[in-house]
Amino acid sequence: IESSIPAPLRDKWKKFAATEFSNKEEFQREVVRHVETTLARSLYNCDELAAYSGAALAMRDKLIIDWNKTQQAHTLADQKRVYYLSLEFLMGRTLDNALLNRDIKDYAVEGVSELGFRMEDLIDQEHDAALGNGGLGRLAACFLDSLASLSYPAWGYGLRYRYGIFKQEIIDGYQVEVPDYWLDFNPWEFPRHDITVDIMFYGYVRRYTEDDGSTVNIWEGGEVVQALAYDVPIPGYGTSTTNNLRLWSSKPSTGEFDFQKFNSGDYESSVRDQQRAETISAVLYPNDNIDVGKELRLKQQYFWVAASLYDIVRRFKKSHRAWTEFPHQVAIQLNDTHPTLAIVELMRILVDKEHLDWDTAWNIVTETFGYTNHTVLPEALEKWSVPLFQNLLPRHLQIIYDINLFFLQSVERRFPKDRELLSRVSIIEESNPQVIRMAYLAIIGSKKVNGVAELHSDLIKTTIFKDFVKIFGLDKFTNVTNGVTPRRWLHQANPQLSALIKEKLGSYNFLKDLSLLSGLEKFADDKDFQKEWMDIKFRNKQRLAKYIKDTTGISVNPSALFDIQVKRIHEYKRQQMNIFGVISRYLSLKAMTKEERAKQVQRVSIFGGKAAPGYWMAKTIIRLITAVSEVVNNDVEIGDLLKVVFIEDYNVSKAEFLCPASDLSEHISTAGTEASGTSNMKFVLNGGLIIGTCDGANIEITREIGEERIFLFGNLAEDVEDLRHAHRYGKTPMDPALKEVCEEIQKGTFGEPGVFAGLIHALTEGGDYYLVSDDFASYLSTHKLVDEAFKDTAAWAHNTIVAVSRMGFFTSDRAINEYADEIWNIDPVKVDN
Ligand code: OAK
Repeated sequence: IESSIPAPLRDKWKKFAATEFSNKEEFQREVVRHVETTLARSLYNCDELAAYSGAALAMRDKLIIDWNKTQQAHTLADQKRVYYLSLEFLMGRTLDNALLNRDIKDYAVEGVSELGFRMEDLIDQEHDAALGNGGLGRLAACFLDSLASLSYPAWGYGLRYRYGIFKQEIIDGYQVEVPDYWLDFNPWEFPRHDITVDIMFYGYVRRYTEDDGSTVNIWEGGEVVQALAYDVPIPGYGTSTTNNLRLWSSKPSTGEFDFQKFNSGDYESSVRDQQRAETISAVLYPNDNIDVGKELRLKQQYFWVAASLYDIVRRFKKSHRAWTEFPHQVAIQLNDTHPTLAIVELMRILVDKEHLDWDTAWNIVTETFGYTNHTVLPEALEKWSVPLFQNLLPRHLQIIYDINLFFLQSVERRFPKDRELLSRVSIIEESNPQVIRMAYLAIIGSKKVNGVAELHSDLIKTTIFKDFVKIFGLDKFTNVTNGVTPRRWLHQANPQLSALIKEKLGSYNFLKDLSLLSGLEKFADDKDFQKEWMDIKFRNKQRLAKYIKDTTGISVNPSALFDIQVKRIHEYKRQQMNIFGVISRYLSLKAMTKEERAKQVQRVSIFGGKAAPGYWMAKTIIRLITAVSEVVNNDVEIGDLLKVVFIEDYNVSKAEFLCPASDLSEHISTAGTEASGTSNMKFVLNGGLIIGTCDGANIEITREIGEERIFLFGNLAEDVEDLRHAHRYGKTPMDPALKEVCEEIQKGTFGEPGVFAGLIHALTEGGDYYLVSDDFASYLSTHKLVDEAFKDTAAWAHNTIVAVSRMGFFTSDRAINEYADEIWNIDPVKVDN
């Protein structure tokens, strides 16, 4: 308020207010202006990067005008907002998405073409914003797109890592990690030099008694780091709503102490302090579905959570409402347990700083937060060592102890004498050292807890969080099945398919209401439509074939069946089973006569994905894939019958051209291990079929599209425990086909067998924890069914059309509306044009 222009001068101001370009010429003028002034280049010195930059800056100006309008409208509406706290936002590229969401791509394409450039080439200059590992981070990005497209007043809060997920290079068949420095030129962010928050670590707690007898705890004496806000505009589709993603960057506090050091001549130490401060937001931890428990990671979490809460509370305080109104104005969603400290930090703010009594504060907190769980894998559940935590956040540990005490007392009252229950649900695990179970803290401090697909939400209620269902009742636990944004994953990734659908349905309304895809079903048997449909698939496969040729030198036939598995490499996702299956196919082909071979369906097996740098087994899987590809691709007897390709550095922009090019994609996790999966949805939406297990969202996809249109195989989640038990007692002989594969590897067909010993060992002495052997026969026979089905092109076309027409449920718009209604209790805010 203090910094606003005095009322009498506002008309003048408005007269000069920035305006948006709204046609081709205005766009071109802005592009050239940015190239010539912002970038200080000229028409004699404008390469594709400069032209991309000019176009991006022009687009950014447009977005920021809408951003300002949106923020003003939201302030004026004064409604409840949602804050999505996520350590990862896997955004990918922005230019193409922004052009499409604002529906100006057509004239922008023409505009740059008249200036001498091809839009595809400019789009290709952009560096992916890769601030995430995989599913959880990409889900956050889809959710931001839906929140803006549905005009919800929403903010994302995250960290502005200087290095996103590493770039993957494949050297001699092995993964090598290369740092991803992406901030050289990033036109999509705005540093807010006026928005900073001082964040403290370490120190001690001083306790004293006030005159009225109350006890006050003051956390002080620690080291201070400054959080600086960077804002990223998030444009909705078909609306001017442009929401904000605020990313925090760390830097040394401008406070006293480093300057003192500097002045007293201790220059080196002051530089060290500076670097230490900057280290906090320097790099994204490259682990997906695995907890490592490093101190710097805890620092990142607290830094980000404390800065975000300070910001949220500051915004709330501007409205001068009573604290008890807080949950009516603010919903905070915890994207997995990474931001769970927000529960503790809000308690600290309310109790220590705002002097609310504990119970009032706790009521506010538990009405504000929602917690989404994204995994049941035990190795991924976050636990912090108490000594480490105590040192870094001493006051927060006390608050956690108090939360735990009151919680356990209430459990004790309801379930007297159940000591076992108390120790099972305690936030503190009595191990050595003691650890804090973050998921339990998140459950206790939240109003709602949700899983991300039906099976997953059922599993958390009956396994890892079972005791909490007994304590809190079923109502606290709910399901919100994931979804993906059709803007990026259909319209942007597959413009031809999107245009064909528009032609049939009469408009692009399906991009806002994906259930309208159902209107396609009546064309499923239309021969002309089938042809256009399959022609688009073919062209997308040709484009991928060209990419494969250009980047790997491998020639693949675009008419072959393209079988794709792209996702993080993880034993539970079972890329090892896929490559064992490929080996088995290779062995069968080798054993065939020429005549038999000629009848086989040609296949291209495509893999892609990163292994966490310290995940040795995942790296071995990559090595086996590359080793098999070297042998198979160079076998003249095999030719086009089988090719194996590993796509280097799988990321969002590669997913955008891989999804439209698949005939079949693999989602083959051990049943009960993949919480949802979201690429399964993207592949089907792009006219591909799935081979998959009864796991995660595969089950709901099956229900929607019909079981005739999905290749399901393998054991069910309910049988996994018994099967593992049988392995432990040596009761499971290895599947014969798998045995043959193992023997072939051990013979040295794919190079030095010692390299792959770990993979074989996991199947044998290791007890085959992921049940590869148990599912192998059914996996292979299901692949045979795929081959048969693929031969019948008309039936295949029919099935993919019907499948797409029934995918409406899997839009992230539906997911976000469910969160808004059932968890956040928020309404949209209209933003005028
Ligand atoms: C990452 C780190 C810690 C815990 C979970 C993850 C994660 O990425 N989980 C994935 O979340 C996706 C979005 O909900 C799901 O679709 C994936 O199944 C799940 O593995």
